[in-house]
Amino acid sequence: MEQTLSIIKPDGVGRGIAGEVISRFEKNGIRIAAVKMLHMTKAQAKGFYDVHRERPFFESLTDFMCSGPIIAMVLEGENVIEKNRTLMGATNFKEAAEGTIRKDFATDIEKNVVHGSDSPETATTEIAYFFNKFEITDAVS
Ligand code: IDP
Ligand code: MG
Repeated sequence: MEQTLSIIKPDGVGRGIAGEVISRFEKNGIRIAAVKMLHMTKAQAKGFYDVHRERPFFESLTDFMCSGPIIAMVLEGENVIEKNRTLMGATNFKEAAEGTIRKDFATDIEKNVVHGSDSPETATTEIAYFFNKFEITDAVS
């Protein structure tokens, strides 16, 4: 069963739409295998988005990501990396498909409510950035 890292960003938590976002995952057959709320430091945010360190929006993005609490989750399901990206919608909410989280809730290309890993490799490293193996539950059969 595939796993991916999801983050409800500070805008989503601050606006009280975390429940709505989690509900969309559950309604689409995705299992929440782990969850934690935390308030990242600037250094943590920079480490998480290190792949974007040369991008013009890096400073602003990392300031935003440590501006308030986030909810980090391990999502589990068949094809969940792609499924989560589909539910999230395009990075730029103006280009996001109808009915996606970003289309419905994002207010800005940066403040776009959710993060989701984009490949099996990033899912592995991003999950490990927030969770140790004892914090990730197994499905009850
Ligand atoms: P993704 O979150 O859809 O995978 P990435 O390209 O990995 O998009 O960018 C990471 C995050 O950086 C985005 O979710 C968004 O918050 C922010 N971001 C991406 N492109 C821009 C931009 O052009 N201006 C400002 N922020 C951006
Ligand atoms: Mg990305």
